[in-house]
Amino acid sequence: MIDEKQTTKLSKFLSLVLRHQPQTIRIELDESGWVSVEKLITAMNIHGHKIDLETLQHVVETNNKKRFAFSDDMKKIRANQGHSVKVNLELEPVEPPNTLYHGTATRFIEGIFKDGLKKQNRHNVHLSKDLETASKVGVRHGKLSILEVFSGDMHKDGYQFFVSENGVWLTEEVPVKYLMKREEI
Ligand code: HQG
Repeated sequence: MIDEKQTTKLSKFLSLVLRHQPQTIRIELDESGWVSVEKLITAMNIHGHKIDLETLQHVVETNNKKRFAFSDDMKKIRANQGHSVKVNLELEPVEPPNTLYHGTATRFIEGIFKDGLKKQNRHNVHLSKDLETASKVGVRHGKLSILEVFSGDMHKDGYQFFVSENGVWLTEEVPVKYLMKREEI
């Protein structure tokens, strides 16, 4: 079985091809983001990323954020969220908790309080249900700031929310009036 370092490397490569650049290994995602497991394995091996079915299952199962999912029949695989390529994840709108959190870099705060939270390159704005997760997302970008999102109010005002299979909350945008910066992290 492969070690943790190799698992992380393969997981990062899977994020690249299943979320952003499938063309890197000449695969195509279907409109819901799925690709055949067999095609993925073949394409990865052709392009020098050695992997077999057992290893792929290991990467999916051990992924700390459950970033990937197999279809029920195990024939297809996709990323659960985080895409920049156009996909329809076919999620049903759901009622969010009253408050959700967004971790970001302090240097983005000014822009966010000018334009609201925007989805940037991704498909949706990504929100977290707890502070710990939001912190991890935020520090990736620099000095951490955490925003509270009044998701309950947004929902009452007609904004739609979705939750990905791995528990990430998604919405189209968050206007400034539903945002508050937390003074304590
Ligand atoms: C910021 C990871 C200035 C926004 C995470 C964020 C997540 C603005 C950055 C998922 C802005 C975009 C997504 C505005 C938004 N002005 N900055 N008006 N509006 N921003 O990486 O939410 O680990 O696309 O605050 O865990 O950080 O890869 O989004 O800092 O779930 O599985 O623009 O990706 O998942 O950054 O992360 P990103 P994110 P994985």
